Amino acid sequence: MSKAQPTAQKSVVLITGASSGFGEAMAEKYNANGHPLILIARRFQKLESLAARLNQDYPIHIAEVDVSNKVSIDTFLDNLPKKLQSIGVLINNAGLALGTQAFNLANENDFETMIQTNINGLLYMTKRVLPYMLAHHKGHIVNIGSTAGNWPYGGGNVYCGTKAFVQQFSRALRSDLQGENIRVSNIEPGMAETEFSVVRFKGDQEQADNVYQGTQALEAEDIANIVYFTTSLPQHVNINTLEVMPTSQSWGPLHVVRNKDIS
Ligand code: NDP
Ligand code: 8X3
Repeated sequence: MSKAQPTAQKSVVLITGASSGFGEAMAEKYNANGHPLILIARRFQKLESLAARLNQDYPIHIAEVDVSNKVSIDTFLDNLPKKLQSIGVLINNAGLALGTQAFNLANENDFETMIQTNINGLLYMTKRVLPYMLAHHKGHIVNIGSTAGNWPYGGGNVYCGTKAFVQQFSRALRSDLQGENIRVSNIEPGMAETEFSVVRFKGDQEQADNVYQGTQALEAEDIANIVYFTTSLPQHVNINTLEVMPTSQSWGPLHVVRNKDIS
């Protein structure tokens, strides 16, 4: 008769942007599967109510962190409970789009916030968490990119650029980590109904609702399931890039201007 196998220790999972949308759904998914969790975002109250809903049998640490601010990240990491310091999975999910105007009309502060969060925030987090993984020669960094990093659209300009950065950075990081047994994956969702559009339209709920009206967008749980699948594969399997759209979404034609004098 074979002996009962001891339950494998579940990796500590650090999720950025856990206060809503994909991050919140991922927190629920990993908690339901027994993972110790570190959940960060700027809206601490949202994290508190999320943590209260989760299964308390598994460790949950929440912290108010602005990923665009190095001091905020360093303070958080300095105060991380010892038992959660061996981070096994980092999910760089915190991010946002602001505005849909053409680049010449768009707001410079918005550019800076997107770059500071989607690019620099992801870099700061990764740089600081990697030493924990390198020490154990094991880990998985999951970046949340976007179809916007592959397929440009009018009004996407800087947001598209930040997600294209995430894609190529993820690949280059894999090369840097060659031989370290650390996985890097870039998950690229298309249209998904979260707080994303309310943020993009700066609180205008009607405009946000119009984005999803009359169609079936991806749901946060879909992305949580895909990310969980990606990190649950055996250690020797690395999903480099996974692009996913709702069935209702596909590519448009390239635009051609006709009958307009542009000389
Ligand atoms: P939400 O707006 O619901 O979630 C965004 C999360 O990011 C929130 O928890 C927010 O928390 C957090 N966040 C934003 N800025 C910061 C910051 N400076 N520091 C810490 N946390 C921050 O949108 P989604 O869940 O949809 O977005 C998650 C990721 O998915 C983003 O990177 C987005 O670009 C990407 N994405 C979204 C798609 C969509 O259609 N929804 C499609 C493809 C990619 P708080 O405000 O509390 O700080
Ligand atoms: C979010 C998807 O198409 O709104 O990254 O840019 S899209």
